[in-house]
Amino acid sequence: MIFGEITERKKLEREMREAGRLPPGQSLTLKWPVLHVGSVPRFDPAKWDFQIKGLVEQPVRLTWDEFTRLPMKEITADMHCVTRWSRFDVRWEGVPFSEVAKLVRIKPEAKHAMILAEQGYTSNVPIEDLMRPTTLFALKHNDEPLPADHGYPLRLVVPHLYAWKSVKWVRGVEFMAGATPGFWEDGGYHIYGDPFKEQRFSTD
Ligand SMILES: Nc1nc2c(c(=O)[nH]1)N[C@H]1C(S)=C(S)[C@@H](COP(=O)(O)O)O[C@H]1N2
Ligand SMILES: [Mo]
Repeated sequence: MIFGEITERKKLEREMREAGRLPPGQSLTLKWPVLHVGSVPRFDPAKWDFQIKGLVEQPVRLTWDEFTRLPMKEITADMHCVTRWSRFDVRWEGVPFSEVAKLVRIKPEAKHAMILAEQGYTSNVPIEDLMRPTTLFALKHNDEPLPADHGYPLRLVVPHLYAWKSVKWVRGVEFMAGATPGFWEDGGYHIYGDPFKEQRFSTD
């Protein structure tokens, strides 16, 4: 039984490596590890809001009801954590970042954004990466609402960067000119975090 699972995992891992989908130094997991600092916040739809601020003509605040009426779509993507696990073919459904960006006029000097979450967790991402069609604010994972410890009610998904940038329990975005480091970037992780270039630490 256990041997069967190990063989299956190794087989899939080899397939992903051969397909060029397993970044260097990563191994495939069939589970969904839970990784975060702090505790799992409680969601109160009456108090929850989403702030769009920083280098925009006019800041915007959305209620939960307003956010859930934005256009949504589905993507299938891989997930790579800097602690060396990768998950494959994950289905997410949510609001593309580009739809959220349409709600404001971003000032021309803005090139980066800080993604803001509960309990002060943050991560910086270039606007160009956020505007990719695969970057979205997910409400669902494999057709179910996000589990509480995976970011319910809302998390960012940036599949092409290490998963510390896929901010759980997200509450807003702040546009900024330069790449101000977020929580882990400030703690020694790479400012950009491309898993295929193994950009784990600021020294990489
Ligand atoms: N708000 C918040 N989001 C977070 C984190 C965190 O500590 N707080 N950890 C990040 C890290 S390091 C990873 S690998 C992924 C893990 O997502 P998962 O727990 O759903 O697997 O969430 C990211 N998003
Ligand atoms: Mo991570």
